[in-house]
Amino acid sequence: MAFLPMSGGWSGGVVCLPAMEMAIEHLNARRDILPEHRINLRWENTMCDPGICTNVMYRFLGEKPTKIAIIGAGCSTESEATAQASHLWNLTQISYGSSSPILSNRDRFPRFFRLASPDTTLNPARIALLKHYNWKRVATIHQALELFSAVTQNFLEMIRDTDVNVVTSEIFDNNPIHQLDNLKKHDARIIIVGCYANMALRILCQAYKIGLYGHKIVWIFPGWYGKQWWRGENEDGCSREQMDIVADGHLVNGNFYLNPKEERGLSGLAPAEFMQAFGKKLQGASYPQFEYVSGPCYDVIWALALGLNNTVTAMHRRGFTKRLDEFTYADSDINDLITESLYNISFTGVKGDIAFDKTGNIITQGNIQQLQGNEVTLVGIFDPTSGGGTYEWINGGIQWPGGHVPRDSTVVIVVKRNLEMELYATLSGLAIAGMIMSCCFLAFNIVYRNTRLEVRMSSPNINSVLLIGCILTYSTVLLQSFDSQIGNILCKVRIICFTVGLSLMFGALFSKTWRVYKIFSNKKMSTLRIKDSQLLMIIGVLLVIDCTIVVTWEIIDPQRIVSYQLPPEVSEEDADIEFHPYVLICVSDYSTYLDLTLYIKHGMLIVFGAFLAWETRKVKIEALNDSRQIGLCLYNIIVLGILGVVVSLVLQKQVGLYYGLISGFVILGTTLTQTIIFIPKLLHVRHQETAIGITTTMQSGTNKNTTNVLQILPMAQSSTQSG
Ligand code: ABU
Repeated sequence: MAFLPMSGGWSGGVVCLPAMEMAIEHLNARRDILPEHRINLRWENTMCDPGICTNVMYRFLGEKPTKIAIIGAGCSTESEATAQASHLWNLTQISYGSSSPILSNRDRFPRFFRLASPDTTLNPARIALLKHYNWKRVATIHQALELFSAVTQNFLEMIRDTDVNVVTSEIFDNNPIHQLDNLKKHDARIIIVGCYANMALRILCQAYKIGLYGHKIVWIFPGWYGKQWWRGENEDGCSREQMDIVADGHLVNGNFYLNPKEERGLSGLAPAEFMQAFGKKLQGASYPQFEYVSGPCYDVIWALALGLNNTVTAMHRRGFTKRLDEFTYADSDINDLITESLYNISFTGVKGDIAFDKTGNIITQGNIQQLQGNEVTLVGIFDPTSGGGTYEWINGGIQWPGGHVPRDSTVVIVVKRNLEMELYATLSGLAIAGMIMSCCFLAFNIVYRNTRLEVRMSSPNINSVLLIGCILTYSTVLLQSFDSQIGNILCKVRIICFTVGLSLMFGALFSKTWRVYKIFSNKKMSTLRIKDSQLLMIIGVLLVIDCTIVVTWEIIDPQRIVSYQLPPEVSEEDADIEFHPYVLICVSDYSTYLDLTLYIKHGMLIVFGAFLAWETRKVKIEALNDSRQIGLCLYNIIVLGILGVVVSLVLQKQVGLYYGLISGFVILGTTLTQTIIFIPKLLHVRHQETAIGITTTMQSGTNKNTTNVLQILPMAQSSTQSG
């Protein structure tokens, strides 16, 4: 009886049947093998299904005539199910295709032979391949069937003694999608697959969909899928072109199914002659995918026939009264002879030399094939005997689609994206120039604080505070974190300088405007005295508020430098090299709230300052009232401030751009502020313009800045007096 899967996970029965029929025709025509017998084959489609196959076996056992032996099955799952019971019926079973290593277990399958080598014999060839290409990372994925688990288990055990790491070993039942995601997540590049061809189609199609393909990925499949297997019908909706793309360059690790040597075997046919005869037998039908199994299927009949022939001889010799064809399922002695005879056969088939070892397996040579263009080409022959296994490369060896040997992983180069030194140097230079300008204005302010009306009248003390604020604000351009060692300190210093600097600048502008506003809105028409110390107090209060916010924040949630990963970039020279850039940025967990608090506070101050500047816009005392300049400064600060907020929210991770824009805004805003306030004074002094005619009384006895008091008549009175 023969079990032939014509459908299911492996449907090589479609080719096996004509090959077996051809062998039977040839054998029945021979006078030297089973001369008094005629071989008859009773077969059925077992659909690569262990349940169906078992059912077929029991049906055949119940039918006449009695069967002498079992051919099959094709699928290991079927062989496993039947071979552990068939020996109880005194039947020897010989498979043409089952490759599960489990079937070598003589306790479970004592009378099972096969012409397929167990797939575990492929593992040394796979390890030799990893060694050959110096691949140190490998992944496996297999279907949850004993056949594939046993092969993978054996591979994992073998690899344990090497320096190769298994990045992940995935098992799937019917749909490998999650397991493929895992392979991708683990950056698996060299992937060893164990499954039936229908599942391999699912793997490739879904791998295509998730982008797990290309010249970076090396798929290694078992060697019994047959020709153009990836073009089989897939249930996941991939087109033929997509399957061609994803399968391109894949490797197939298997055994020889036809004798690589063109030698005539027992049947009198050399491999090429056999294929020619088989082609005729098919009468135009074509099964390219399973063509490879025709040799073993032809040979399996010859192997059994030889075994039975030797059994007949042995029965004669040992004086059996029964003939072989009178065998019943109770005749264990005849079955013992059949089994013994099979152990002893040795012949050359179309597949090559055939002899069974004590586990019922034959020794075959391993090979490696590759899909090159549209053809799976034999590229290497594995020799397990030399140096733990080596390959003899043929037909040009493996041709890598990417033009070079794929890497076993992405080479990750972590790069710190520092600020470009040219940019830093340029902006720092500008900031230093700004600071020098502030110092010059400061010197001018101090030198002329008592002698020049323009300076004296516009509160030199407050102007000095403004300039100190400008210097601190400029300094933030220089305070950049280039490494994480001092970065934490720089983060804190920078935010303090920026906050204090802005407070002093705003405070100075605001308080000066406030004084003018107070004086000119004095309804009591009386002399109003506002001392500089009062203005300094306003600035001090603003400063304390800002510092309280920043210090409190530092205590609750300190600013610290962290490395922020930027999106990885693939090298232009080598797609397997990925740059993982990172930048150092100052953050605190709730920095958004800190920023927001400061923005709101500064914003309110600006709005109030703008209101005061607006209210005092009509005051025509230039030496006293900077309101137009202050208005202009506030306008600049508002525009640049808003831009700064947007930039810091959007661009913080683009170090160069962020630094360039923020520093640009700081330099521009600060420079505009100090030049708008001081250049007119400088020009006035230069042209030695005389003070406008207003009644001023400097009440200071000491002329010290800290005790300066501006006393001025109310607006109505002053305008009358000034005419
Ligand atoms: N050799 C083709 C079928 C594979 C297996 O089930 O053993």
